[in-house]
Amino acid sequence: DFDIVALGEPLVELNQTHQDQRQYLQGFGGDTSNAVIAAARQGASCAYLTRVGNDAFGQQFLDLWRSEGVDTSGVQVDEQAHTGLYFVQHGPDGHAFSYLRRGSAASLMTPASLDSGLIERARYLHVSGISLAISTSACDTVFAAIERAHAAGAQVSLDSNLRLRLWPVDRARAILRETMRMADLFLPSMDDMQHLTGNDDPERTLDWIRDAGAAGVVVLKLGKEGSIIDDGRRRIPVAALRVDAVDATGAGDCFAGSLLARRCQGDSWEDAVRYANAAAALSTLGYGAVDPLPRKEQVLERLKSLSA
Ligand code: KDG
Repeated sequence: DFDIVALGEPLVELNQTHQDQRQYLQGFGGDTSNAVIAAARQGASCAYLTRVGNDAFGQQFLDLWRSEGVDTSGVQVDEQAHTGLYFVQHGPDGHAFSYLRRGSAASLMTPASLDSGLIERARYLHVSGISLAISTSACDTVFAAIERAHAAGAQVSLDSNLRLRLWPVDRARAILRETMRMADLFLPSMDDMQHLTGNDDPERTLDWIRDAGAAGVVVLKLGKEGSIIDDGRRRIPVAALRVDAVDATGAGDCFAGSLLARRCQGDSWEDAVRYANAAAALSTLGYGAVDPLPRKEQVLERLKSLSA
């Protein structure tokens, strides 16, 4: 059985680490793939559900997941469609993504892609706004996955991960509102919510989420300001760990994966969020979404040095 089964699209990453040179560092990305790898590095048992191309990049992903101990028995290989790709560029406002993903293998997922039976063996199903945005059949697949999870007694975790290059804001708001109602754990970022609701106040944002019908635990991510846990009864702020970030790509995914892993290991919400904040901060110290994801020992050491 699995602590976490995630569903979504992996993307090969080309990261422009030197602004003035035509040189890209190849890595791996895709929000939910990043999250399961982060969770596996914290000691969780994980599986990933997706579809990759029958190409070099698809094979690299299969090798990556296996080397990280992530179960790949639910990964389909598409003979025609390709594995997607994205570029990361860095500027004064942080990082920006551009994509080569339309028609990718993952975007061709359908509810039948879930027949491996893995969701039924999970404690948490983890999905995201990106899994919902890449195509209508992927969106249907996420809804079907949530139904399967709930029927089997698994909890559903949803990261907002709003990418406005993938869908219009009105559709994003409508679909995310429906999905957050079904989530046992909703992980929105303040930036995403600001685009969806037009307001930048964390308390009012949490009110909006509750008014929209979200009934589970909500953890609102405020970036450098840490996070706020809203468990339906109280709101608890948790401070972030301050670091000099090199590349924040994937930090939110590291947060999600680490939080779920620690919940499965018995942490309270507050302890799990404190841990996830530290893991996410450490994940920004190198380039790329996956390579700098910290391991459990590093996170624990960092937390210990803070409390010493
Ligand atoms: O959260 C980081 C991801 O956004 C990145 O790895 C690429 O999955 C990606 C996407 O669709 O933007």
